[in-house]
Amino acid sequence: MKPHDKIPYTDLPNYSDAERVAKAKAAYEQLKTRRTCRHFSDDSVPREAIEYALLAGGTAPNGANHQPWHFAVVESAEKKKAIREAAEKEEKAFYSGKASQEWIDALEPLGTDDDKPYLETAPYLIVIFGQRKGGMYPGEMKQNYYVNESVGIATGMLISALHDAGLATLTHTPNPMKFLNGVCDRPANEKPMMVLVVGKPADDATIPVHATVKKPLEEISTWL
Ligand code: IYR
Repeated sequence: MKPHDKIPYTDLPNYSDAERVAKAKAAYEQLKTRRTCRHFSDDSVPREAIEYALLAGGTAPNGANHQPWHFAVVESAEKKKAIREAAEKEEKAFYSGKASQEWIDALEPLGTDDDKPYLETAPYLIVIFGQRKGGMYPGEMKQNYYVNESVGIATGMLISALHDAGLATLTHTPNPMKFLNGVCDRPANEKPMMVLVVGKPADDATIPVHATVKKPLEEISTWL
């Protein structure tokens, strides 16, 4: 079999209309229980659960199937500490002058600040890189396409898979985040895009009510 050959696509179940509605509704009911969590327990999580979630993320649609992502999974206490220290330094600058007042006001109901203990507490930090160059096969240095879109979709699918496994996540975006290349030992042509904090929520974890307000269907969709 060569890459240009075609194989039948028969993987999708042939649900009835009622089953499709029920399935989509169940997916919504499941996904709407996902919350961005800012209080993590230091409980361990099986590495295999992370591995399968990464494989799920890696199935995302992407530009030319070059799969322009790399997931650096940080579990070492020293590396987590290094990430926390660098991120907090930048967040301090962000919260004490770099960010516009409008941005600070928008974050106020979330209660975020420059203190990021979860970067050390949570068992895993998945640092997500977009590869500007790469291609499909090891050693290639081809142009990659739609890197932001591809990595965004893969990250969404990764978050969904982790959520399905009953794991809490936090999408953390230190600004700027170039320091992550150094800590994670990744080449300069890779662009760090996000730190995904993964673990179990702390027993006393809370979420801001602000984050529970979701736009209704009429607002997020038009049907033409
Ligand atoms: N990166 C900062 C600020 C921040 C920005 C947005 I937009 C958020 O939705 C949440 C936080 C921080 O992590 O605190």
